[in-house]
Amino acid sequence: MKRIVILLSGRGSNMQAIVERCAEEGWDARVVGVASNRPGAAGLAWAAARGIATAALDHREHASREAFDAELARVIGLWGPDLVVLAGFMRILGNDFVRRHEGRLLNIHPSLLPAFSGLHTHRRAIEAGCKAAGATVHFVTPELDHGPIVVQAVVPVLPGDDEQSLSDRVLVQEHRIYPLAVRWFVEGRLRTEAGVVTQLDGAPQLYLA
Ligand code: NHR
Ligand code: GAR
Repeated sequence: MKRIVILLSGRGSNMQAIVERCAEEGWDARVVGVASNRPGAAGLAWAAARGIATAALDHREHASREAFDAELARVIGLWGPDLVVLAGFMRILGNDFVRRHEGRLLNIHPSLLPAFSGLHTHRRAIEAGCKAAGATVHFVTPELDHGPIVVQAVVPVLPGDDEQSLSDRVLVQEHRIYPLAVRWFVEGRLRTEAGVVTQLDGAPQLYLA
């Protein structure tokens, strides 16, 4: 039974998608804990209501990024995770945290990486006149949004789109590809070689809306 820990900062819809697909599809895995840097995150309340252990660590109450990271690593370490999943987690993690969890740390980023790493991806894609947008699940490395790509989903950018309409369209795809990627990890179906991730069954690693 693989132990999954989820880190989030807000709503938690990606966490919900993972928890629900894990139960529906009977993965040999369990979400054992959910932690947030924002004590008021809606995702924490949802997890607690489902009987999942939660932890709230306000990053503003820590003296430095390193101190926050160390406390986060300590707290989630108590849950003994095999996999740590960033799902709308909004704090950049330092080298020590990433190295400690490397190879078992996933993120979903709301753009077609390597385009638009960082924040405000949908607004930037619209302003750049992109005709496609999407989401990327990747392994986390110390360099922000640059780790090996597990799976991507592409959606059209339509005339008249604003940040909200585009992010709604992308989110539907996030809920499709993130549970898939987590399931592949749990089942040992991913290999990374020279920074490139292969799905060992040959399952598509690109989804088109
Ligand atoms: N940490 C590392 N080392 N590498 C990655 O790839 C990471 C990461 C931590 C989070 C998620 C990421 C995203 O998918 C993620 C990937 C936060 C910021 C950010 O600028 C950027 C990217 C991501 C998450 N955060 C500000 C900070 O100062 C705070 C912003 C806020 O609180 O609203 O940490 O996009
Ligand atoms: C998702 O769109 C996720 O891709 C994005 O935030 C949203 C969280 O939604 N992540 C980032 O922007 C990371 N910087 P959720 O809380 O409902 O899963």
